[in-house]
This record gives sequence, structure tokens and C-alpha cells, in this order.
Amino acid sequence: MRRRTALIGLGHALGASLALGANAPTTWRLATGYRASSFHTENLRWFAEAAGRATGGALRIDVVPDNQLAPLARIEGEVRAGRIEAGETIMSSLVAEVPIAGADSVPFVVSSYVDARRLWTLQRPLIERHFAERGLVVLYAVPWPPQGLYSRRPISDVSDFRGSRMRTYNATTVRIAQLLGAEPVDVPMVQVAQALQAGRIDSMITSAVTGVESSVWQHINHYHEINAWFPKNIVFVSRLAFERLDASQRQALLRTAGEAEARGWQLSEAAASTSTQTLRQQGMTVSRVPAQVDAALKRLGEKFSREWVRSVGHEANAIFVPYYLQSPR
Ligand code: PCA
Repeated sequence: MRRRTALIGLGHALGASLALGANAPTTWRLATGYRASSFHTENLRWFAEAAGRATGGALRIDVVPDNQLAPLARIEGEVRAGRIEAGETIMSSLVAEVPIAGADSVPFVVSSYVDARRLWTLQRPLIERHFAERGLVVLYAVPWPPQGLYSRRPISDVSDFRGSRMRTYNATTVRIAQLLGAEPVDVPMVQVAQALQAGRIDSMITSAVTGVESSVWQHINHYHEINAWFPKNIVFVSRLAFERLDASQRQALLRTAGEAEARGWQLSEAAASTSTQTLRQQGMTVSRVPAQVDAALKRLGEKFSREWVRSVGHEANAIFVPYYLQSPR
């Protein structure tokens, strides 16, 4: 009798643990280097919740912002190594290993969200292939608003940059600073306010939304809308983690990623205009650059593109030839 009770007890325990196994969600950590308050991170949280619902609670994604799991520049490597399941990074930061990832940071190629979408449609298949070779599955990509030029003083000539210190956030912005004759100073986005306060930088190229998030008006007065490029953040998961989902969960996840991408592009476009207004309301001078500066910047942009196309080779043509052929302009 005692033995029977014990067996029944064991049976219950086994049943309970099997049931627990069936119900316990797969949990992924998704690392980002941007703040919880960034529109990108808000969209990641939306994606995580929507993916949870779409998989009937089988997948739980915990978004970990602000470089807490790994610094932005290392997130892709950590996901590749399987130490973090999923992540977000700024795509052009991968340019040294995946040159085509730099396509969206070539200056003055894309000047509107419509262009940016066209470029992503052409770039995406190549990016997916390179990511697959690295053991990663692409979920979605969302652009930052157009990149403008912040400076302590108004820019009346490109020679104003000579010897000044320009904040950079990856290899492409470093090269642009060099072409302008400025000294590149690497500052992660979350430390921009500090760097300005400490007087470590005189200028930077980034979006209006990043200026707002860093309350730059406390230290810097001029914002020039040069619309230089629309860099994208890319969200991805390790293929091993992805393959642990069953086929219907994978489908649900990819469908949700498509929705998050559409939603993110809308958030970006909305943030582009509200944040430029905020810069104005905070007393910053928002203007274009003088015509001769504009022309000089475009020439630098062309030099950058030539270097980039040469370093990337045929994949650059695979994107830019159809991009320019389809151009409505
Ligand atoms: N903000 C990020 C990347 C591009 C942008 O608009 C940054 O400044 O680092």
C-alpha cells in the first residue's frame, strides 16, 4: 500500500513537471545599447509583447536596454557566440565584417523615408544572407531619423571643421570626420550629454531625436538639417535559438517582426518631425548649411561613396545600380 502511494506520488510529480515543461515559455534576452526611452526600444518592447501573444505565450522575450548585457559594439558578437539569444545594433557598425551593412550610412544617397525603404528592400536579401552565414536570423530593421549636423558655432565654411573634435559612433562616421579634417572622438549615444558637458566634442552628425534625448541645447546651439543618411538599427536572433522554436512559432515570430518593422518606421518618421520642433522650442537655431558648405559636403559624400563602393565590390552595385535606376528623381 505504501509502495502504491509512493508510485502515485511519483506519477503526480512527473505529470506536474511534464506539464510545467510544456507550459514554461522559452525565454530570450534581447540586448540593445540604446536607452529604455528610445523609440527603438519602445518598439522592441512592443515586438516582445506581440511575439509573446502571437506564440500563445510559448516565447518570452526580455528586452534589456542601455548596454546592460553587452556594450552596443559587442552585441552582435555576443549573439553570434550564443551568449545572448537576440540583439539590436546599428547596422553600419558591422561594416568591417559585413561591408554591405554600411550601405545605409553612405552620405547623401537616401534623402527621404521613401528612399530609405527602397534601399532596405534592395539591401535586405544580402544582409539576410550574410547574417545567415554568421549564424543569425534577421528579424527586422528600423531607421533612425535623418542625420543632421550639430555644432557649437554656425558653420560658414567646411574649413571650420579643421582641427575641431567631432563625435563619431562607428567606422563610417569616423571616416566622415577625417574627410572633414576633424578629429574623431568616439562617444556612445548614451554618453553624448556627458561628452558635451565636459567639452570633449565641438560637433556631431546624428538625428534630431538623439539631440532631444541628450538635451543637447544645454551645451550646443546649432542644428543643420543636412539629411546626410538614415542609418538603421537591425534586430536579430541566434539561429540556434530560432531553430528551437517549432514551425508555427517561427512563422508567428517572423510575422510579428514584419509588424514591428512597419510600426518602427512610422515611429521614426513621427519622431523626426516632433524632435526637430523640440530642438527649435528649446531655442536652438535649426537651419540649412550655406550653399557652398552644402556643395562641399556633397563632394565629400561622393568621395566617401567611391571609397565605399571600391571596398565592397560587386554587392554595392547589386544595391546601388537598381536603387538609382528606380529613382523617381
Ligand atoms: N542616433 C544614434 C545613431 C544614429 C542616431 O540618430 C547615435 O547618435 O549614436
